[in-house]
Amino acid sequence: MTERNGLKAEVAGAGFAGLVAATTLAQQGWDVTLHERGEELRPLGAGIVLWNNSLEVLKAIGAYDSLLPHTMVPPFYETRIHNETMSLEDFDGLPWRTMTRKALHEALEEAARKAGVEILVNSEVVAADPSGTVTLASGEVRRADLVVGADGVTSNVRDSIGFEQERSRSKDGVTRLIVPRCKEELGGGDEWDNVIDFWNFEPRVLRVLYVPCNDDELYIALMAPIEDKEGSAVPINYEVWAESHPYLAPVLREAAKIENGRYDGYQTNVLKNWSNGKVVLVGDSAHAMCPALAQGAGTAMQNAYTMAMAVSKSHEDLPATLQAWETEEREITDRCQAKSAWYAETRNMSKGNQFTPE
Ligand code: FAD
Ligand code: 5PR
Repeated sequence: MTERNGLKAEVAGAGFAGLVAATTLAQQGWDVTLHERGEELRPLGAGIVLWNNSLEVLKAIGAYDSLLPHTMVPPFYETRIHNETMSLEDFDGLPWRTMTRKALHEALEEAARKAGVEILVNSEVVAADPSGTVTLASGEVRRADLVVGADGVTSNVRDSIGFEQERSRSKDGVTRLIVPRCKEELGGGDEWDNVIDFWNFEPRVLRVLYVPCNDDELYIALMAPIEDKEGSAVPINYEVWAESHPYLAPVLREAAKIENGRYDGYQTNVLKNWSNGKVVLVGDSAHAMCPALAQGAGTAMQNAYTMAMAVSKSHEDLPATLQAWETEEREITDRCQAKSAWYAETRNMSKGNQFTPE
């Protein structure tokens, strides 16, 4: 049993950032309440790629072993333009894994419950104050030693305090879906175990990111410009997509059956500061980014973990500790955000992944 430290934390939002922050704080002795405005804990989106940073966080909080059987390491990350291979990478042994968001969310929820986090659903945080209070939609006001705003890109915690920020939106968006692997129907070869990023530019920009998550489930992200009404329609327009990517017909046929999908644009928010007094923002509330480097959740989990460890080591002057933590983490997160925005703007991911050395 962890020794309790007598400190209370209120965490807004049970996404990847909130679950990691809440679990780490509870494991370090805090009394933690996690508020989720939804009626149950569940992830948005479909599949996900994680790299070394978030995999290390999962190990540190004890969520890795239960997740591992539900994940996969594809042999290669392949990039094609008009179905011609541009690059085939194994990242020189750098750890990475693919999985469904559901599997990741379940492993994190299990870790949070094991750590003793109190999880409240149907509990929306409408505002926070730097002195250390949160106000719930019910009108209840709660006081804490630390308030964590992990309430995503539309954060009430952030907006009620008025953190200064710059925001920009992307010109493309994606429909993200989980479909059956269809490996035999696709031709059965080993190439279908790879991540394959299929880019087509002519006669129109339509891209399919193909990500096997395990033996049965495949994550596909169908990217089309926001202005392309047919390409961004949901359910997907089978004729349009199959004409562009005929070799993916079995997968696209499955995708077209899914009626409750969503086409999402992406945005980049750069905040001047991530904390104010006893309130700290982690994850998309602080640094939403384009998905090109697949590091939105990665940096969210990394920063949630390092923040929770920092405030647990030293709780004398919490606002100063939060500022020192931000100085440590800021550079790499800013770099990820800027590079992801550049890839989204230039569509240069089509030339293959050029970021391994970084
Ligand atoms: P969220 O996941 O948005 O979670 C916020 C939670 O808070 C939700 O549960 C929400 O219901 C709840 N909430 C919101 N408001 C309130 C409130 N007021 N009170 C209480 N609860 C509230 N990242 C990767 O690392 N790898 C990838 O492969 C990857 N692929 C991506 C693909 C696409 C197309 C996109 C758009 C993003 C991708 N990302 C990826 C980024 C990743 O999805 C996000 O960065 C990550 O989910 C952010 O986590 P979060 O916990 O900060 O926010
Ligand atoms: N990587 C992943 C992803 O879901 C997207 C991108 C890169 C895992 C979104 O389709 O480049 O947009 C990307």
